[in-house]
Amino acid sequence: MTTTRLTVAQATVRFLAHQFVERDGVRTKLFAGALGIFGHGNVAGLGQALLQDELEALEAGREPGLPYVLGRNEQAMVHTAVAYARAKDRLQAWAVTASVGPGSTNMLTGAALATINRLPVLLLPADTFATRSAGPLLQELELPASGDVTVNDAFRPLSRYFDRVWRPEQLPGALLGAMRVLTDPAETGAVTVCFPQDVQAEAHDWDDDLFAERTWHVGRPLPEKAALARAVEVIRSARNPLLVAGGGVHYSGAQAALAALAEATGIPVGQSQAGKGALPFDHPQSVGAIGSTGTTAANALAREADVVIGVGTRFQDFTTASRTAFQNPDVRFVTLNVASLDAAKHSAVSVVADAREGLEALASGLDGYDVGDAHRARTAELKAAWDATVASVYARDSAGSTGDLDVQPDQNQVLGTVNELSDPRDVVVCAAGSMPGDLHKLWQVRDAKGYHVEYGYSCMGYEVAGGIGVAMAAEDDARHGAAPRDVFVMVGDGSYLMMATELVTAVQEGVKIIVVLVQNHGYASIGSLSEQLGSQRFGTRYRARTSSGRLDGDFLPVDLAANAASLGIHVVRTSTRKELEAAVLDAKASTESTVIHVDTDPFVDAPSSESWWDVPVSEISALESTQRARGVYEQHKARQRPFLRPSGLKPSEKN
Ligand SMILES: Cc1ncc(C[n+]2csc(CCOP(=O)(O)OP(=O)(O)O)c2C)c(N)n1
Ligand SMILES: [Mg+2]
Repeated sequence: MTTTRLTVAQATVRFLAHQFVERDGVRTKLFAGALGIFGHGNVAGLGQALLQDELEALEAGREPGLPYVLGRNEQAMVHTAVAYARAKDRLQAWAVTASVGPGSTNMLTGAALATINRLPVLLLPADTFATRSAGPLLQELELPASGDVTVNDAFRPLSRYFDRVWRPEQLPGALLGAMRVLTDPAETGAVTVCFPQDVQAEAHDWDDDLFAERTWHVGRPLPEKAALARAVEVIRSARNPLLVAGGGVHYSGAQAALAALAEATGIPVGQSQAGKGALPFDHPQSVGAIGSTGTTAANALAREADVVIGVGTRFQDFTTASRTAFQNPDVRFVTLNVASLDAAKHSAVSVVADAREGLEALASGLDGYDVGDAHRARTAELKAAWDATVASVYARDSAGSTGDLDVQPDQNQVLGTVNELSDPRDVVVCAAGSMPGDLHKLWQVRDAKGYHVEYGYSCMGYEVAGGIGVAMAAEDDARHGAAPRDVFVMVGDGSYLMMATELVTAVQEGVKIIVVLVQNHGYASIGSLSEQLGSQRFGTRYRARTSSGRLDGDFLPVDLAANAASLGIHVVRTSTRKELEAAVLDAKASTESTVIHVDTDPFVDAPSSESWWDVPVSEISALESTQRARGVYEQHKARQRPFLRPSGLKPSEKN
């Protein structure tokens, strides 16, 4: 056995640089690089190792093994990493390194987001000394009842794999454990390996096999025959089935298999936020978004469906309209998912398998099955009605603009302008506020990768940082011969104020993003929700406090355009629809990033989904507005379904 003497941090960097993934015969380096912010805990250990990697690469005239990117906020760096992984169908990822204490715990929100969205990221939080020689350290948590708990233990419930390298000898096991989970489609999410800062700097003789190239095969688990047969039997009995496509369709690259199944059978396809784009918007079987922020087409079909086929979806409450979307009393579920957690939901006949393999197997099992002319016609009619609704709020026709262009746009028109002036391959990025729901309903996706809304965690602040991750992934694809894509980041003023910091990182890296910053002076989304729930938009407007003691004064004199410009980015202020159109076209033509500032009216909503979202209203209240809202809430609540009946049973067999 030959060995090499390196520090734990140097060994970690060298190991990570030699990990590859392979799927369908295509092999890629797993780690695009390391994002980081240094402080005590990682500046010396991992910082030194990354510097050495960069300098050795420069000298040898090659790329660093683990290229380093300096971010501005640890949470944001995790968002960038996760967005990149999503844009790469989970076949590439980033490591993120943070200093001990607050630098590390800043990553907790990102960890939750990654795990909930089933997206891989390797978190390397620094930890306090293994030797405890200088304890308590600056930024160390001291618990009177426990000597070995550190702030990083907070990552445990948020991570799909958690480890801490107290001793150098533990490193190989920790790294291999991390890799297994990162590359497993059913297990992946945030993976956390904590590095005590003294251990990072400690030298050890490593078996050279640790640094050999390793290729992790990303599997496509096949459906079990009997499970497939059960699923086929239930679907064959369906008269008006509906398929719900989730993010798993994208990650598996199953779009063509989905289109083939939908075309052969006529089964209409609704899409969750992560699943949007699984079919292009104009595909005859695509009925667009489903659930609380769905289209009236998908939601009408959902209400009537006798069999619901979930593919690669978590069936989150927005997708099921808090379990009110499916109203047929005899509805049965068939779910196809690589993760048994998701496959088992709603008492489904479940098929645990890769989405592409599962869809292909279902298609051959369903040979000859067709939903019939009536269901095909109903799908087409509902779809055409929704398309007309979108056209009316986008307020443009195929010949160009309609309506007055010299007025301030409403939010629907902002989305319409960007949708119609962007190229089919461009990507729209969003996460929180009123825009994700509006985008889900309205946005006409023309490319499988054209829609990137983070709605597992719907985290304010994801937008700019996530947009950078998507843009870096698109740039990497372009370096490998793909056509370029522009990335449109749609961000509200509230989300912008929470985390606009990474605009600096975009400038630093020369990564091009187009940020459409929608200023409506507060939380339009939560304001409208608050009003529906009888809470009168309380505390959702960015207004000055007045002598009444309330936040009911003038708009605050914030200038977010000036704020963005101060970060070194090109900014365009727009106040009319015409100016917005010109700004979008200019930003597309430019090679640099642009922030387009646009004012809108928070009271103009998107068209209704004819759906619901369960947010409980006070059962008793001194306010008349709340009492009224409670009455409406109870009516909706009565329609909520537990989906407890085993799906394998036919209605006639129900007990
Ligand atoms: C980190 C975080 N905090 C709070 C929320 C709850 N929340 C969802 S949307 C929203 C307001 C967003 O405001 P803005 O970005 O201006 O978008 P708008 O609602 O005006 O469209 C809030 C507070 C959240 N999703 N994420
Ligand atoms: Mg706002």
